[in-house]
Amino acid sequence: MTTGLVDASTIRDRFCAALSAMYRAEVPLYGDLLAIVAKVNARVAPAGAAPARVEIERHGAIRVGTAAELAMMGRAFAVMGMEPVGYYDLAPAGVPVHSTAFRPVTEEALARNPFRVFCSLLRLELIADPDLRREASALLAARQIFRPEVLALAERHEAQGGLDEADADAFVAGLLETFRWHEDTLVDRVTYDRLVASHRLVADVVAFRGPHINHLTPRTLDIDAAQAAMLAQGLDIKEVIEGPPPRAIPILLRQTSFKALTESVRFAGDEGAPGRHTARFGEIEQRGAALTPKGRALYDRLLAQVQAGPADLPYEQRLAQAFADFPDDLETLVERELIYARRLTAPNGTITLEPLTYEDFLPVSAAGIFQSNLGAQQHEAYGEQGAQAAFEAALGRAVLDPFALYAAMADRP
Ligand code: OOG
Ligand code: NI
Repeated sequence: MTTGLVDASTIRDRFCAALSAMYRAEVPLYGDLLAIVAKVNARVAPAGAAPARVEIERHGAIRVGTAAELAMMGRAFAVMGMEPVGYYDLAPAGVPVHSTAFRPVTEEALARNPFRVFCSLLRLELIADPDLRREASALLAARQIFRPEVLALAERHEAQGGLDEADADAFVAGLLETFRWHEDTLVDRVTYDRLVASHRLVADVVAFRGPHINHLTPRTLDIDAAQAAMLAQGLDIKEVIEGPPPRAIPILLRQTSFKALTESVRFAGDEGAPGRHTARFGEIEQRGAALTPKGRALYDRLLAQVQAGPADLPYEQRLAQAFADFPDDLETLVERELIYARRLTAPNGTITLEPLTYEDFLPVSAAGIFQSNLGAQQHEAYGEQGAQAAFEAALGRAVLDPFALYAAMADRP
């Protein structure tokens, strides 16, 4: 690397901090949530006992409208050492998008700041009404979600393999604008209502000047305690925690979210009363061990069992029953090749097993999160199949395979 260039992890770290500050000013609820999570984490893991990264660890979510927007987003994330990992098809859940997660992929970068962004691309072809589809497409084609300096600096980064201090700062400030909330919409009230009628998510993407950050999620070390603290404080959090049940050895991801906020919007050409938009929400998550393909297959099978199970039993009980079949001690999990782990040798020679943290998302949970925030009207499943090849063509590159990344970081069994 040329000297004088800022390391990609430093740019990512600065961007994540800037985004967090901006979102906190936009959505005060996010500040409350950070305070609760920090308190719970301090109680669960006294100073020094938790990985340093947990304090700053966040994931965000955005939704873009066109192939060009997705491709440019990929180039912007690359400046921050974030690569597209995995393909998520949300159509079966009745959400007209497909997605990837931009995140760091090396051990060192993950330890510095594992900031990840779940990035969804609207599938215009799933809008049934051809007139509305054409209008949406024209609106998206006419907007420019990136500042000119962001395009220029991404190009410079590609040409010289990095950015110097001044350029890195300009890049962070410029890219932040893409994630900012805009109260004024690109469309009038009638068009907004038609977009909402086709799908709330279509309106959230097409009606606005940019892909405002939808939520920014801190990591808690005990989601049950954090959820209880939030309920005790009277916060409007969802009852159900998505993902696996509580366990001695946590696996994958457990998440819960708030109902969507109602935000005021000003429709184009409308001097009257402001309108209302609901899309953004609060969310917290707890991360556990990354599962191998074998572990993931077992997880998927048990979760399907829960969903098909007797509806007269409470959900938590069905979940706990089904997951009794998922081993819950470290040795068995590693021995049966259900999780990825590393062997650490202490200075005194003792060897301990350390599970690799799951760095990705869960399509079933993502669908649950999307749906719980789309309000009462839920859309039925789209018949369409996933379209990974089309997604990758839009992005301009293939997404990385998460299992291959974990396997490369884990010890061979
Ligand atoms: C993304 C939903 C997925 C998660 O945590 O699973 C997600 C979105 O709402 O755009 O963020
Ligand atoms: Ni999320």
